[in-house]
Formats: sequence, C-alpha cells, structure tokens
Amino acid sequence: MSELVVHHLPGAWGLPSVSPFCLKLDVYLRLAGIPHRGVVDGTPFGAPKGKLPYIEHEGRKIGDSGFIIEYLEQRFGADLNAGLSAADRGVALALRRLVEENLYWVMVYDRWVVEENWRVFRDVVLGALPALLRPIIAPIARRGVRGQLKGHGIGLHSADEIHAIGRRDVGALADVLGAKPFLMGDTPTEIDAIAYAQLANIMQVPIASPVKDYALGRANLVAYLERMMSRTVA
Ligand SMILES: N[C@@H](CCC(=O)N[C@@H](CS)C(=O)NCC(=O)O)C(=O)O
Repeated sequence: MSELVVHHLPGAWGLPSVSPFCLKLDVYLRLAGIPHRGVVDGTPFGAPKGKLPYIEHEGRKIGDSGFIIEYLEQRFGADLNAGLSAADRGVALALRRLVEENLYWVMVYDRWVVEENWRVFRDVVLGALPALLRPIIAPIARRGVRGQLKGHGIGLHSADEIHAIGRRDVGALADVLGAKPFLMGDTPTEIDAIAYAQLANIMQVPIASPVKDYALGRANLVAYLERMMSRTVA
C-alpha cells in the first residue's frame, strides 16, 4: 500500500496544527493508528478544493477532513464511531455541525479580525512562507477571510454578539460532555477529534477572547482537553 501523505497548515504553541480541521485529521489518524507522513503547506492553493487539509494516497488527492475520514474508513477499515447507535451518530453529527459550521467562525473572527490577535496570528499562519512574501500575502488573505465571515453571516454581527454566540456553543459542548470522559461516553469517537481540535485551538493558544476565558472557566472542558492530549500527543 502506498504512503499516506497529509498536507496541513503549520503547528504552533504546542499544537501540531493551528487549523482545527488539520488538527482534527491528525488526532483522528493517531486515534485510529493509521501511519502517515505530514507535510506543512504554506498556503492552501495546492489543495484540490483550495482548503487544508488534503491527503495524497495511491495517486489520488482528496480534500475536506470529512471526506478524507470517509475515505480512510473505507480504505483502512478504521471506524471510530463503530460502537455508536444511530441516535448517537445523529447527536454526534449535530455537534459536528455546531463546531465546524459555527464555532469555527467565531475562532476565525478572533484570529483574523481582532487587531491585537491578528498581530500575533499572522506570522504563525503564514509562518511556512518566505518572510519576504508574508507582508504581501497577509493583507490579501485577511481581506479574503473578512469576506468569508460576511458570507457566512457571523461577520455581520458586533464583537459582543459574536462572542455571545461562541460562549453559547462552548457552553453546549460542556453541558453535553457533563461528567463523561468523552463526548459520546467512555471511548473517544470521531466527534472528540473534532471538538478537541477546535477547543484546543481556542483554549490553548495565545489569542485573547471572551470565548476562551469562558471555556477555561468550564472545569470539565479543561480536564477533557488534558484527557484528549494524553491520548493523542506522540
Ligand atoms: N470543510 C473543510 C474545511 C477546511 C478549512 O476551512 N480549512 C481552512 C484552514 S482551517 C483553509 O484552508 N482555509 C483557506 C481558505 O478558505 O482560503 C474540512 O473539513 O477540511
């Protein structure tokens, strides 16, 4: 079987990637025990759908973490959700949409729009590019992301409203987790790769946000992050 190559955005601050979608795939691969080689891409331009992560395997390029995981399940027979009932799978999918289609954009706002955070984040997210190129690419990329935030709709709200939305999402995750070790019970499943990757990119990074402060105040989420890290850090 040919080598599995995973293209991802750079890591920083102790995280293998500052992209929640790239970190999700990294965590999934570790939990599933699938050998692979990571490659840092400076930009998403080489990706089949213009977004990272993407994989190369047996001459194919596949983009989108969700479709990649479906491919890996078929190709490597690794199903982290195997023990879940149909109802649990439904709940996990709803949580995934909360994290990936909503909470993710709150994080993007905090990193790319809030001035003090942007000064910290721009060198990290563009860190794999030659230093001379960064000041040229940074404003273009930032303009693009502002457009994405407006297109999504969240970028039309005030900062206070965006943070209220983020707190509600994080609060829902903390409430669903409750006293369980993992979101769906005693064993980590795919939604834990997703939620952990997103929460770590909010709670374990030097990006100021009321959403981060709120999350750090939820003791079960802090313990959850430590539990997930002890399972996935090499
Ligand atoms: N649905 C995609 C989302 C991936 C995604 O949004 N990746 C971001 C980095 S976190 C990206 O490459 N953005 C570049 C762009 O939108 O131009 C997945 O699950 O992989």
